[in-house]
Amino acid sequence: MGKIALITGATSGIGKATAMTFAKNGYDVIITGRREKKLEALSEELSSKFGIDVLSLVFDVRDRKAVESNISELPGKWKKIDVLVNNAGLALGLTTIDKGDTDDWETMIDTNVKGLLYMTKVVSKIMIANGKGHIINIGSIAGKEVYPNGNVYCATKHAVDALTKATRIDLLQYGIKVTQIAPGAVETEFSEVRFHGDKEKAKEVYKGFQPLTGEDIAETVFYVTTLPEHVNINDLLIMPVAQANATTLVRK
Ligand code: NDP
Ligand code: 8X3
Repeated sequence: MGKIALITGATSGIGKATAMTFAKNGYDVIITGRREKKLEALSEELSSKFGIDVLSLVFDVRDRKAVESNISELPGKWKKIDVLVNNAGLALGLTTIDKGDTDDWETMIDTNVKGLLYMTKVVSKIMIANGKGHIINIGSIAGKEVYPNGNVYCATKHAVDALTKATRIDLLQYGIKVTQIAPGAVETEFSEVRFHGDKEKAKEVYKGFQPLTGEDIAETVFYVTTLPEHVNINDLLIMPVAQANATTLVRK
């Protein structure tokens, strides 16, 4: 097929599953993240299992210069990016504003908002030159509602919601599709990262109900790329059956 998908944050969770799904469906993939060994292992797995080409790029999405140089210097065919999945992101902490850690706030804002912007700017230029493309932003239920102690993380995901709409308007004239996939609870490394490595606390988040998996989201991300050329999913909110909204969840 020869199509190319670029997935940020492919070393774990939703991003890793998304890279798997695109590779399984014949896409060549560009995978990114900060953890080089994990990227290398995934790269080997994808190319040996699915016989596709993989390009691994190790950089921090918060580093504007690194984003620009890695993407604008893409070799040969890799510039023909069909799909960008802006997935890299994180939550850090779960406390009231007065007790919030300002370093954590800055990391979330720099990663979830500014990192996504840096990626979007450089890749959209390439897509405009190619005359086509599809940008898929991983938002969240936290970008639709605010929940107790979620403050800054929720604000960053509300920003993703707004930027998805804005990007769609700006790129409409070039025929570039822009989609947001906004999941509820997905069991990944997300909560472990949020609780600064506390695995026990992270496990509690998913106790007593069946959360979504990275694969559930990956299938949905892939699905939106399979629609006819004239059809776009603007926004898709996807939840575990046990979760109605950001604050209503039934545990057994
Ligand atoms: P994981 O922690 O499992 O994965 C996060 C990924 O983001 C990792 O690959 C990590 O790679 C990458 N990442 C984080 N910071 C950076 C950075 N500065 N530069 C480059 N890559 C970075 O969590 P999820 O898979 O759950 O999260 C993926 C996305 O889904 C996030 O945007 C999150 O907000 C969103 N989301 C998650 C939900 C959930 O319940 N899990 C629900 C709704 C949305 P590395 O550490 O190697 O850099
Ligand atoms: C991740 C889901 O509800 O923890 O975006 O914010 S939630």
